[in-house]
This record gives sequence, structure tokens and C-alpha cells, in this order.
Amino acid sequence: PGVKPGTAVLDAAQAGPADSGITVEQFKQDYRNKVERMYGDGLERVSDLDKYNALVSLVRDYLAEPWLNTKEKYRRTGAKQVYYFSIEFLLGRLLGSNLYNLGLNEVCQQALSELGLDLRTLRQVEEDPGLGNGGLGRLAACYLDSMASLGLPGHGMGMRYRYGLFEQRIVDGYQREYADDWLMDGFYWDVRKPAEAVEVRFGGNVRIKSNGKTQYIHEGYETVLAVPYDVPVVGYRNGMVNTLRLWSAEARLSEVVCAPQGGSDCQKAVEYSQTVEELSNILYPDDSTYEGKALRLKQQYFLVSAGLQSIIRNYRENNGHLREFPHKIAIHINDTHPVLCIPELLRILLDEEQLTWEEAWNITVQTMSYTNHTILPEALETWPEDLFRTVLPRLYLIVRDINEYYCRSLWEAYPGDWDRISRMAIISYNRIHMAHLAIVGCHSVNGVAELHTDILKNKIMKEFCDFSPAKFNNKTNGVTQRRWVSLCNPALAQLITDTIGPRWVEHPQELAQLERHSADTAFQHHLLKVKLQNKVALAKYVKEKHGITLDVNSIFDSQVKRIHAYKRQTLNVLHIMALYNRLKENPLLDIEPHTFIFGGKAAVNYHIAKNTIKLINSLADLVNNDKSIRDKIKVVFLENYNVSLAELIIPATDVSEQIPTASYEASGTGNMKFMMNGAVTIGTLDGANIEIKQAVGEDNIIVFGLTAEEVLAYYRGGGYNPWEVYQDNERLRQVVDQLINGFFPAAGDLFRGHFDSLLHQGDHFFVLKDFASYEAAHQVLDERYKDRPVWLKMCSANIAHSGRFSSDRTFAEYATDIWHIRPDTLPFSASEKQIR
Ligand code: GFP
Repeated sequence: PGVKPGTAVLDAAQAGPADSGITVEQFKQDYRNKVERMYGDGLERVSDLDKYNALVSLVRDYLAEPWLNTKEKYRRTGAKQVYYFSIEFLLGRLLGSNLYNLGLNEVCQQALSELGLDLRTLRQVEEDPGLGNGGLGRLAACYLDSMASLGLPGHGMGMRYRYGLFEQRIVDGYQREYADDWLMDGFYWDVRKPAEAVEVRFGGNVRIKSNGKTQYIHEGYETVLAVPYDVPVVGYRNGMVNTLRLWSAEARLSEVVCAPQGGSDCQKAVEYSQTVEELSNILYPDDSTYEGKALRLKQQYFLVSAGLQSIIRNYRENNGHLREFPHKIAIHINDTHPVLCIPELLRILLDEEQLTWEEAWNITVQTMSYTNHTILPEALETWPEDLFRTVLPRLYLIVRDINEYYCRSLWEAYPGDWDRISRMAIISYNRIHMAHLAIVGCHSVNGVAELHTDILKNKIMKEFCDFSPAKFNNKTNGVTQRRWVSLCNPALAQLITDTIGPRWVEHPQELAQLERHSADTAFQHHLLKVKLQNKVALAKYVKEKHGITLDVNSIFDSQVKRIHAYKRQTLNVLHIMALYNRLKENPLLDIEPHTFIFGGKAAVNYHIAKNTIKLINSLADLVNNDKSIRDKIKVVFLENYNVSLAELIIPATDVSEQIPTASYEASGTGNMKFMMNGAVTIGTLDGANIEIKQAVGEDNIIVFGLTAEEVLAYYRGGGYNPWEVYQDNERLRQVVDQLINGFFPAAGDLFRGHFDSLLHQGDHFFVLKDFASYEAAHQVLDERYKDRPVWLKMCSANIAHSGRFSSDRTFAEYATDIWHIRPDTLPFSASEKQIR
């Protein structure tokens, strides 16, 4: 505790031209004034937090004009606007990225240094916004950066959670969850817009009034005030600032409390306001109880209803005609959480705008598009029908109508095939299937990597795809090279710029030019130097935070992501145990020294995943304290993995562990970030790993394990027999037994759950089945590493071929194929060349 991941600082040349028009002198003056005006005190006497807040406030002043101009330009040109609805936006710290995108980094750094301050220190003051959890949320944040940088009128719609998911601390090897009080010192990037608040209604009942035309009157509901907070999203040096709108739940106490009635009513009012605010308190409230489920559903509706009301209001204010709505507005649904957008837009169009069902339905379908991020059944949300009806009575009627309408069309296509119709229905067996609703109510459904989309089309959503094949398409994920190279790895960015020029920051496909230099000794030498420098920075952090000394000349091998059985941290652990056993048997074993790095959170109620963290830490204790293996291997679990920590780990990593059971990882995005930073992937043929292999060629990635097809074939045949594998492989048998035989002295029976799941419960994720091939792959990797020029060529090839995994590429595809945005209609011309 106390040590926060640091931040890299770009050096002047890499920061590019200072095109903001602001000089160092002016910056200094403005900054001093800002501190004095905000705190009534001099720069010398305020705290680091005050200095940071003043700096943010100043940067916000600088971006106010482009923000205003952008909005103005959108109004004038009537450009089509995209709204990306997501329950998560894992933004990461914003000071560095905003300065960078504004072209102010160099000036700011210089100005601060002349004032005796260090930008790096002030950037570290910033808390990571607690607005997301994993890949889904980070992807949304990458897309915001790309939309603004490509000149696309695209905005985020999300929730302003009072607390993040949780802050992870490791106590005695266990994960402990603490409140992530990220807003404690305020969040200076957003602007509260109370005048644009809207009301969201829950509960009550619906009266149907029929005098010529049927009317639905919603009565007896509870009202929650949704207050928007706008966060500027700065494009990369194009004068463009989009908006991320975050919604916060508030009670309008002035209307609830009858103050003259005294204290007890005040008390009630405060309690009431707390229940209202609960709606935006935390991400993914525990849904193991009825109340928890209701809260999640309410939270989703809150986001959707508030977001849509504000979009429609804005559209109306700009004299938009509803007929034109789908030509002017695109609404993107990120995973199933915002699927209520579909019935909510219908509600507004039917009940408030008085359109006919046909008109409203056509507008809705043409406006909406949906991305699926997972095939895990537990993540494809369904709601109990009675809960839905109670919380959202009007929406329930609408969903029922959609279901009827849809089932009628199914009946026409498949007369008499009741089984199929009930499998495809939106409401079946008293549950409402949100993914089905999404497919029916959107004109586009996309997966996030080629394999994932194939699985959706041919397996999980096959019947839907047979029924409306044109809807389904693939958009392989991408990550922004601006945050994930320029900002987090400035030394590498500098090397790339020195080698091929600066255009790659906006045209990442130009990274391919590095290929020509990949065998060049001078280039390789620099690359090695950059990696070493990043490893030193990570080692310093690990020493300060965890007291562990890392050998910066060892192979840094990282697996950082949510802890989940399908991501198979356990396979990684078993391999390290086997390596350790080999070293114990033969202390002279000639292996490259390794540092195995883990990071990631386990969901609060996910017991086996939490035990995996304890397993990793138990192994770390054993290995790191065993003098006999002479530091040949080290294991570290880095607490509280978040964006800032990723920015430190990824540039320092040599080997990127992407080892899920094939077919489970929809895409992965960490795999892309590591690749861009020159790490070599050891991975299964899953998600985007397959496309990474296609991009870099098979010599530059190390793949192992069952393919998705093989995994799915095993499932069709009822699984496989782990006992056979266990019996046949002595080294494997030894490590599996070590889970329960006292090898971890203090663990007792703690890891029996792992043992049982591997041997007695069928090893659902094929850990044992893939073990031998994983071990062999590691040996290949070590061989390659020993031949340094070969290894560095592999690293360079990974960087050179990472351009197609830029979110700029992905977003250009979304824009043309899904949102039908024509480049010639974009108000910011710089972006035109980016869009196909
Ligand atoms: C999910 C999927 C990943 C995918 C991301 C973004 O992330 O495979 O890359 O969404 O599409 F699982 P996590 O839930 O793993 O964070």
C-alpha cells in the first residue's frame, strides 16, 4: 500500500511538434495563476494533490475551446453521431493521454521542470478511474481514443460509479477486497451538468387506456434523477474533443422531504437518498440475491434510459426529424448490459413521440447495433420475467410485444417447429434472454475476432444466423497505439520514430516498415536497451511495493488478466511447479533465469479463482525463498492489477502468456498490447491469437495445445479422461499430486478444489490435456531466447505486424460497415484517409 505504479514520461523529441500554440512561458504563467486562483496560495506551498488538480484544471481550460468547437461543428454539419453504450469504461489515468493528444506534453514537461516540478510525479497522483473491470471496459476506452483521433463523431455513454469494482490487497497470500474509493479526492476531468439531468422511472404499474388509440399510462412509479457528468475525450492532435457522458443517480430531496415535519423525516429522506444513490454506487453489484439482481437490472435501465432521453432531447433541440433518426444517430450496445436500449427507444418513440409500432420498430432496428464479447453461458444475461415485470412494467410489455412479433415471423419461416421457436424466443421458460433481444432488435451483430464470430455463427447463435445471416459480421478487436506504445513505452516509441519516422502514431500500419530493420544489429541493440530500461523500472516498483528483488536479466514472463478458470492461470502454475521440480532434482539444469509475473482480480464470489491467487502466492513463497535453485526462477503476484500497472508491466515483458482453453477467449486485447511492445506470445490458437499468428508468421509466435475444433469435438463426445493423461505423464502427475500432498506446507487441503476439478470433475478446461504441449512450447521458447539475434528478430516482427491490431483499424471498420458513416460527411478532414 502507498506505492502506486509510476508513469513514463515522453521525451521531447518523441512528443512531436508543440502544435497547441501555447508556449512554455505562457504555460508557466497560466499554471501559477491557476494554482493561486484555486487555492489562494502560492505554488511553493500547495500539496502535490493540489498541484495535480490545478494542472488538470488548466488542461481542461485549454481543451475547452476545441470541445466547444467540436460540438458546434457537429451541430453545423449535422454529422451522424455514434453513441457507444457500455457498462464499463476502463479509462486509465487521463493527464498523460490528454496532454499527449493535445500536443501539450513537451510544453508542459518543460514548463513544470522550469518551475522545479516533475510531470511524472504529478501524473502519479492521479487515481485510476474505477469505471471498469477487464477487457470489455478497456476496449471501450481504446475505442473512445480512436474515435476522437480518427475524427469520428463518437461518444461514450456510461455510469459514474462512486466506487470501483474493488481494490485488491494480498493478505497472507489471499485476495482481500477493499472499497475502491477512487473519487475520494474528486475527479477533476468531468463536468457536472445538473441542468441536463433527466428522470428515470422504476416500478409502479401500467394502465392501458383505449379511446380509439391504445395508450399506456405508467403510474405509481419511483423516480430517480440521473445527472450527467461529461468527460472530454481528446483526439490526437486534430482539434477534436468528443464526450464521454457518465450518469450518476441522485434523489431530488427537496421534493421528497417535508422539512417542517421535523427530524425523523429528514432521517428518512437521507436514508431514501442513500437507496437511490445505490444505483450508481458500484459496478456489477452482487447478484446472488433477488435484491442484488433487481439492483443490477435497475442500474442497466438507469444508464440506458438516461442516455437515450438525453440523445433524443439533443436531437430534437437540433430540429431533427425522427424519420431521419437512424441516418443521424447510431447506438452501439457493448455486450448485453445495455440491451435495454432496444425496448427503451421503442418506449420513447411509441409513448412519447406517438409513432406507430412499425415506424418505431424500423427506426430502432436501423439505429441499434450490438457486439458480443463472450460465449460463456453465465455471461449471456437472462432476467427472471417476474423481476423484470416488477422493476420495468412498461418495458416488460414492450419486450413481450417484440417477442410476439418475432415469434410470428419465426413461425412463418419454420411452421410447426415449436422447439426451435422456443429456443430462439426472447422470453422462454419465464426468462428474458438479453442476447436474443439484442440480435432481434439490432441491424448488426458482431463478434470480436474471426474465430469467435465463427463460433457465434456456427454454434452459439447458429439458428439466429440461419434466420438472418446478413446481420452477423466480425470486427476483430484493437488497442490504441497512443496509450499502449507512445505513452506507456516512450523509449520504444522513440526508437520506432527514429527508425521509420513519426507517421505510425496515426497510421499504425506503417509499423510494417520495421520489418526491414528487424535483423539489423544496431536496431536490435537499441531494442534490447529499451526492454532492459523498462524491466529496471518494473523491478524498482516490485522492490518498493513487494520487497522482492527481480533479476532484470531474466526472462520476464507475464500473465496479467482477470483470474478465471478458462484463462488457465492454473496451467501456468503447474508448469512453473514442474520447472521448479526439475531444478530441485538437478540444480545445474541449464535454463534461462525466469521471472513469472501474475496480476489480476478474481470476482468476489468466485472461490476457486480466489484460491488460484493463493496458489500463485504459495508457489511464490516457496520458490522465492528456496536458495537451492539460486534465483533461477522467481514468481510474483502484483497486487491490484489495473491500467496503470499494465502500463508498467507490458513494456517490460519478454513473454506474453495467452493460454486460454481454445474457443473460450473471444479475442483478448492484452495479447495485442504485449505484441505492440515487442513481447513474444506463447499461446493457444484462440481468439485473436490466431490472427496474431497470421500477422507475424509461425516463426514469431509459439503456439501449443488443442484447437477450438478439437475442444468442441471433445465436448460433443462428453469430454475426455484426465486420468489417462495423469497416469501417462510422470512430471504432470507429480505436480498435480503436489496440490494436496503437503508440498505447500501451510496449505492443508486448500487446493483440493483445484485437484478435484482437474481429476475428478473432468478437467473442463483441458489443463492436463494441454500440459505436455505447453511444456514443450516453453522449451522451444527458451531455445529461441538463448539465440539473442533470433529472439530480437521475433520481438521486432511482433512490433512490425501489430498495426492491424490498432483500434484505429477496428473503428474504421465499425464506422463503414456498421454505422454507415461516409468519410465525406465527417467534419474533421484529417480523419478521412483513415476510413476505408
Ligand atoms: C472480454 C472477452 C475478451 C475480449 C474483451 C473485449 O473481456 O476475450 O477481448 O471482452 O472484447 F473475454 P474480459 O471479460 O476477459 O475482460
